[in-house]
Amino acid sequence: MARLIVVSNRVPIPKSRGATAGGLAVALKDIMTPGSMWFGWSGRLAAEPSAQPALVEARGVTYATVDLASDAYKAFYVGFANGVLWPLLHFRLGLMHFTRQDYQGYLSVNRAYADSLQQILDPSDTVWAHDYHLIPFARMLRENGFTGPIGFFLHVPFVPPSMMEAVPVGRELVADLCAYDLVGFQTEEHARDFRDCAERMLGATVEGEWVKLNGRLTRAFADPIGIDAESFARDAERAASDKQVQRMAGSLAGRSLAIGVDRMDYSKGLANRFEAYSLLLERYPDHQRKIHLLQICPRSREEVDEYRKLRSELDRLAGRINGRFSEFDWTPLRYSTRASPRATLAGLYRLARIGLVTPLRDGMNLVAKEYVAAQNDEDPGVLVLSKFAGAAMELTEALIVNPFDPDAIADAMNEALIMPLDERRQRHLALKEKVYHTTAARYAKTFVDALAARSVAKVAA
Ligand code: GDG
Repeated sequence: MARLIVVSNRVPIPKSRGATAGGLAVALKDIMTPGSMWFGWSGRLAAEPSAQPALVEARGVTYATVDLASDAYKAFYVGFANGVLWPLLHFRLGLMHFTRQDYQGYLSVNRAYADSLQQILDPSDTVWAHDYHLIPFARMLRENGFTGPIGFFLHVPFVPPSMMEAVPVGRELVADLCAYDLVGFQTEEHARDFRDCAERMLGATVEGEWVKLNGRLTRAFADPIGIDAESFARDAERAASDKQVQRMAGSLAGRSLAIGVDRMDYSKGLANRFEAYSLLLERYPDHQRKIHLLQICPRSREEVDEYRKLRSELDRLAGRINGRFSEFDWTPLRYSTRASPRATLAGLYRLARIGLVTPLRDGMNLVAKEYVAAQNDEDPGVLVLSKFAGAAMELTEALIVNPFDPDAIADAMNEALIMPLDERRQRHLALKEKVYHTTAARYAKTFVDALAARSVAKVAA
């Protein structure tokens, strides 16, 4: 079988500093079999980018990493990837700060990745690149002469042509995606938006899932990501003995818990969520003293200005809610900007009567799926879910809300708090079936099979 090489900006080398057991490593664990390789950034900045990748082996998987030059990395990561692509793909054109210099930095890091991988690449390899950091990567590998199958999965949403046109290099980005053989999206809507961009901005021919540009065929399809539901559910059940979970349970003193877990990011709709909670306490005063909202939002991307601003805004809003509603023995909002261990999170989800997942825009949102998997079937909590999270396409039995409408979120929270047990169970059962069906393993296998089919089709052509 051809060797699979996964490429992502960060490489989750087992046991290395900063490596997390979550994220992509969990999603791809079943396909990272002995003999496969993971390639990307080492996490280190150097005066000169490393010419040769450093290789580490763990459980038969080779982790190949490169150091990057700090100037190029800044332009690539802070400037273009998170200063242009992230806001653009989350429909926040006003937060986009485009400079040609940053775009050049983005290209040069992709070029450095492609050149470095080239040195250890075999013509029979299959390459799977992940996320918006790596849009031009396939074109560059092709320019280096690689002809094997290359796939790409976009973890975040995509935008319609009217938005893509706002980026001065929008056409280049769409054309670069067409250098891949297979492009996966979280939802059919995102896949369609990409095909529309290729058609309208580049004059590509689109037939079903296929995009033809300059004689090359790319398949653009939806392959929703999932979690390892079984193991998450086990962790949640076991976490009843976790010290922090026990402390939390004890401190509730019979009150209901609502939980939100998000990287601190402006796409997650945290300010609106806080506003909604305040409205719940104001408009439904019966819930005062009977509920806590626990918001866990580990700080992220602090090198980007917008993220620092968001942090001070949330500090202010949290202070305002607690200042307004707190009593000697009740603090309505508990807010932590530190990351919690995964097992603790699982246990906290299970304690919570409401899972609040209200991003303004989100590729999928795995927290929604984790919350469902963690529930106790006998007495499950209620998921309040934004209609603009990819997860809402599948998890239709959640209470679906418009995250731009804090009143609607407050109403849904009230509905969740008063929902009869029968209805909670019915909704939960339907959600659970879906979360156990569209798992991480299924996501990865679907993609790799589709990529293999592309390579067979190319050989036959
Ligand atoms: C991108 C897309 C898409 C959060 N806080 C802690 C913690 N987490 C974990 C959650 C969850 C993960 O981080 C976050 O995943 P999301 O899917 O919610 O969001 P993004 O980070 O924005 O991810 C998104 C995803 O890629 C996958 O394709 O769904 O749409 O934006 O697993 O549990 N984990 C621990 N401590 C924390 O404090 N251990």
